[in-house]
Amino acid sequence: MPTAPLPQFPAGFRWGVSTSAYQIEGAAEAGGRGTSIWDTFARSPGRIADGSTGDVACDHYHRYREDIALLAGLGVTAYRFSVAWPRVQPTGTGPAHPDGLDFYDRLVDELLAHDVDPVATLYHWDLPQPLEDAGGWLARDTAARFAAYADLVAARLGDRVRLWITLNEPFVHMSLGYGTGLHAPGRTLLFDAFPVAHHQLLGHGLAVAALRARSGSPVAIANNYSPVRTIGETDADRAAAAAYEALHNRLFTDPLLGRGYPEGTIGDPSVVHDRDLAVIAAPIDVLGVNYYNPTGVRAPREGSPLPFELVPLGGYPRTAFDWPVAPDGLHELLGWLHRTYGDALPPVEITESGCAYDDAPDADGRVHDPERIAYLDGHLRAVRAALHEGIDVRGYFVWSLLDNWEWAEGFTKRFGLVHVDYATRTRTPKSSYAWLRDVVTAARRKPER
Ligand code: GBH
Repeated sequence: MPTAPLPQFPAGFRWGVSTSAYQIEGAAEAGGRGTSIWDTFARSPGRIADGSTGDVACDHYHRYREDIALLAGLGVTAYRFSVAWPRVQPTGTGPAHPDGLDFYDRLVDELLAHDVDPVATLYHWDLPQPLEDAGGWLARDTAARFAAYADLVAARLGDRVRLWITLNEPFVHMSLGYGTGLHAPGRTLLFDAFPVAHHQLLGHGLAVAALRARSGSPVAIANNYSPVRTIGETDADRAAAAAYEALHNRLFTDPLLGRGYPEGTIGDPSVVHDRDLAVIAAPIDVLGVNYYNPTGVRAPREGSPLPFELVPLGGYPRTAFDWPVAPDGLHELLGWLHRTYGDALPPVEITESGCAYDDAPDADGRVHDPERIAYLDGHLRAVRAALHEGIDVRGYFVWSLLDNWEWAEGFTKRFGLVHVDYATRTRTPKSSYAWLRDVVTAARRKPER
């Protein structure tokens, strides 16, 4: 258990928690909501570990007031939620469904009434199914559809959302959604999924322009990053690590920051049209960084279809997902971003950081999660170390406020500061909630003179 008090954070540092629509909202049929690729995927047999769907999830759609009260009790200054595209445009095109935007309108007002900044992600993987039927992110037109949707959301919420995030983890959406098929829409194109990268980035760039026209608030994207550690000492090991780094960490960052695609990451070059790179490089105000763990990489074995082999990193405790708990990796990653992009790197916010454990109430109904406290303590110290080195980190968002529906893992992985009993949907703050509340309260208190 951590004992030393956490070091100081700068005044105005943003303290937040994150969620996403399909993972918490439920109410799959309410308000004229259309079907998304995740509805289709989760309802197909064999796709989700426990056979569950997000049809009800945490029922946040009906319980958002209770959840915002929990946020307010935590003392955080920001809440990162996502807008479900199929609530706003049930078929992915055409005018906004008023009921869909009404829900987010109420949510945003409730947040502001509690002095919590609304941070809205426009796309956390829930593509309207009709757009997937028309080719999904393999189709160039989906980029334009996304910008039109962004315009509708910004027209309604642009005066109150304090930070926009266009896309969540386009790398994961490409690789697991269209590459290996572990996520919706379940396509297995492997390296032929490159157009999904380009069209998401193009959609991001077009959406930035739409958001700028409607809202004065800053704009970001949330990418997932993993610092790469070379396992082995041969040139082939180093080349493999560089290839993985280009694919995982640079494919969605180099073009955003004006450098074009890293060598060797583009599939069919005809997908990239003349002016696309300029659209994609539209300036952003913040780079959102989702961090979970570092990755070990070495040269592939003979005959492997991949240009690298991923190696589990030893020497770290592990979460219930078996991911290593490595706060040093967050420090390392922030240094890597700073060194790699230099002056081109915008201010950074950690838009997701968190861990899953098998949390359950004890006999007194309390939920103790000392591992999560240690996790957060370590990662906040890593952020502080980066700040100390002059890296401009403006905020830290915990994934997640609530235990929720963890994609292919269904309800089997609990990431929340608040426990959810899925039989009754009862919320119980865990001990990490009280710990974080004390940390945030201390950090927000004006320093004594
Ligand atoms: C995020 O994705 C999502 O944005 C969020 O919706 C989700 O609930 C949350 O994280 C938790 O999963 O191969 O063992 O080294 C996380 C993306 C991709 C992070 C896989 C960890 C590899 C672990 N993840 N990655 S390992």
